Amino acid sequence: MSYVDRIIADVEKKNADQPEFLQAAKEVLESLRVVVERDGIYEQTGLLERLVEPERIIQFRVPWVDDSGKVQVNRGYRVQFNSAIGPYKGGLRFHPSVNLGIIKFLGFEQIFKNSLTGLPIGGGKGGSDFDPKGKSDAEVMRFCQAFMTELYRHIGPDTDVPAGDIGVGGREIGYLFGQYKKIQNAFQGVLTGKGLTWGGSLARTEATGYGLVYIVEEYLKEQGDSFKGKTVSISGSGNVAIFAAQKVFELGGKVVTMTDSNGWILHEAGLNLDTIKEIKLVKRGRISEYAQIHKDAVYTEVGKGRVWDVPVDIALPCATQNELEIADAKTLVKNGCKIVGEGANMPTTLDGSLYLQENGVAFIPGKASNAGGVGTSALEMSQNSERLSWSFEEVDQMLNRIMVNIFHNIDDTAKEYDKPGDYILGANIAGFKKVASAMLEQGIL
Ligand code: NDP
Ligand code: 2IT
Repeated sequence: MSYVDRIIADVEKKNADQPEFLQAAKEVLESLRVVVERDGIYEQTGLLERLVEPERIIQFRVPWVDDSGKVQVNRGYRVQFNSAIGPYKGGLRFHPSVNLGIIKFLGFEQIFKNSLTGLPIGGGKGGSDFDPKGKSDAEVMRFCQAFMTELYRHIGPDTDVPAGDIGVGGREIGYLFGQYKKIQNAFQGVLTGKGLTWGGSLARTEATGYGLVYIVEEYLKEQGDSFKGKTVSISGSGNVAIFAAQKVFELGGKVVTMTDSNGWILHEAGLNLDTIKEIKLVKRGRISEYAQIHKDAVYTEVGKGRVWDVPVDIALPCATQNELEIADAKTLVKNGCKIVGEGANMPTTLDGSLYLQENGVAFIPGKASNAGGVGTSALEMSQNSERLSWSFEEVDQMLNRIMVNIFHNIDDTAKEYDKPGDYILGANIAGFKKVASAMLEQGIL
């Protein structure tokens, strides 16, 4: 049995109850076949065995008191996956679907994504099965304080620097930071995505969505094309989706869809982003409210048709994992979609992504295309270290450069391995190489 096959079999055996982690690990391992089978050093040093096993997993109890005075208990996680090239870095997700397998898949992806940014950050991820939906502000605050009361002992500005993800935005980062500062009696850049008056970086809020559009723009540029006049479908209506849409409109494209967990809207004339922001960022409401305000928009409940049925030039899945399935991929191809850029982490199923790639769609995988968020987090860490803050334009320009570099890195790597246009392979190999050489140089750890 080949080295890669042996590792895949072992990962399957040890993690049979973690389908998302298996999916992410197998995809990467398949790409690495050509690299590790050319050079015996990887097998000799057990590099893949070490790569698929987190350096540390922390799981903890999070007890908190709800508004009625009742004690609630949630589960908290932090997976510190790989610190070969820098402190663990990655978001926190608060969503009822969170379990260890989900956090491991996200932490694993983060290793390669962070490597692709070109900045010195290792891979980690955390979160909780806490559901912020329907909770009062005070409940969210008490939960965040309880979560940090345990997490603080495992993180630090040179150790592990969490940030936001699904269900964790500016409000949650504020409560988490406040509790860390109180316990440690130290004002440190231990989280990113902070408020702009207390160490946050300009453009971090926009960075993931903007970065996604910048990398797609670079691909279009290579084709002698641009976003001008392109119709775009976006899923999700959170941080990533909203700022991706904003940049698409700025570059002359038209976004016609958004979703949330209850349903989706289609507005052929082009979405009104002010309405979306009011519903989602201010009122924390449902996307269905959009169609009550804009009468020419259509709302469809989950289960009654798919957002990917809408004919578009470009599709940007920005909600959650495995939301774009093989049947959706077939519909997109049939309707003439030319580009799929992943804003979310692993939003496309493996068979879906291979189908897109094999049928002439430029498929840019999340670990490359959504790296602008964590890249800008690393820029926030730099600003915190030098106790300075850079202008929006400076950070935005650096973000753009990071995304352009990632595009050429994955594009060149795909060509180098005789798979031009295979950005899954390009991203996995390019991300891996830097981490692997750091691991080899640092000895068996
Ligand atoms: P938000 O919490 O701001 O928004 C998430 C959006 O996705 C909401 O519209 C939400 O709908 C929808 N959604 C979440 N879970 C599900 C689900 N199970 N089924 C259907 N819809 C769902 O999160 P972000 O925008 O920050 O994150 C979106 C994606 O981008 C995630 O995959 C995240 O890992 C990834 N990402 C985020 C980065 C960041 O900087 N924030 C960086 C890189 C990647 P509802 O409100 O109904 O729950
Ligand atoms: O998936 C991701 O890259 C994020 N949620 C952002 C992580 C970060 O540390 O900014």
